[in-house]
Amino acid sequence: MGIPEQVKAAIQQADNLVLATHINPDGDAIGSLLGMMHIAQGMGKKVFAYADEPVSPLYRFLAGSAHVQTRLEGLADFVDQAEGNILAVSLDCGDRERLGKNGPQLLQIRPFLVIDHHQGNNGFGDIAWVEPERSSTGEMVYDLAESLGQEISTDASECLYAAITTDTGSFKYDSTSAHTMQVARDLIVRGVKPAVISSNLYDNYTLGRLHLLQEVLAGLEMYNRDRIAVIRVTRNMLERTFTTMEDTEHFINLPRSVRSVRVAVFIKEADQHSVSVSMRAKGRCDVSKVAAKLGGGGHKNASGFRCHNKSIDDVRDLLIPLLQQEMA
Ligand SMILES: [Mn+2]
Repeated sequence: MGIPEQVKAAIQQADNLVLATHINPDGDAIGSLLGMMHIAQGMGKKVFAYADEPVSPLYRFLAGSAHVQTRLEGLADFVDQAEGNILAVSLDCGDRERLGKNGPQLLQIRPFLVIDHHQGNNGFGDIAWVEPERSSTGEMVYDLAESLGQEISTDASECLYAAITTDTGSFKYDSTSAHTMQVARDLIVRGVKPAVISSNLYDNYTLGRLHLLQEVLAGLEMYNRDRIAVIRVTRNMLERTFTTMEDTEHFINLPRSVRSVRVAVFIKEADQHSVSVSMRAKGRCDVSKVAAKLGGGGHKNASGFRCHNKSIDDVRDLLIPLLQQEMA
């Protein structure tokens, strides 16, 4: 599938880019954001890279991670000096709400380009390039740079490789295509060492995270003849183990890896008033339909939603029957 001419033209024309990504940024969010930053800088453009919160320690090994801004103070100056020669690009963000608290200010920058692979992306912004069958936004950014004839540095390659490997579960998920592997190969040719990236991503945790995992797994619940697995994390568990919510990344893969499990559910006490839920499915079960019923979204095999003023148990009791229906 070709990249829309409008997208290429928008990138080529602007000398100043404001790049943004989704809240709770994961590997694809940070990797595609930083990859795009390096590529744009290589084209001689000025870049203001924004995320709603600081880059997780997990991704700080990626070149340029220290340049990601979490405040908008510098943005006004950046926009002023651009004198209209500007483009905003959101990467890996499925809808405008997920840009975070400063989304409305970011969306005031026009034109606003959306590059994303989330199913159900409603195509917000002025120009939207959305391909739900893609493995990752990182893969799309690679193709964009290629189509622009732009050199992809080793730094940029590492960021894009990290984006692709995290969003494909190390090239294991359904979305991993021949093209995904081709892109990964081309990134390796450009200097990426897969073992180094993997080791930075997966062999670099704190002891507190292991203690947290112990607590989370102790709370494992099974439903529907062991086809639904539910785990949970509370603020209290985080406090006891000196960890943060970022430490829970990848936990959901453990219940998902059980042979009988078709859907793994991870319920997180986000704050005093809200609970966020991630779901990972195997096979035919489409959890994005269940997420949509509860005001969320995502992909067929990976979706989520948020609930306000409900306890973890209430959310579980609400969710299990809906999952049973979807699996029937
Ligand atoms: Mn993604």
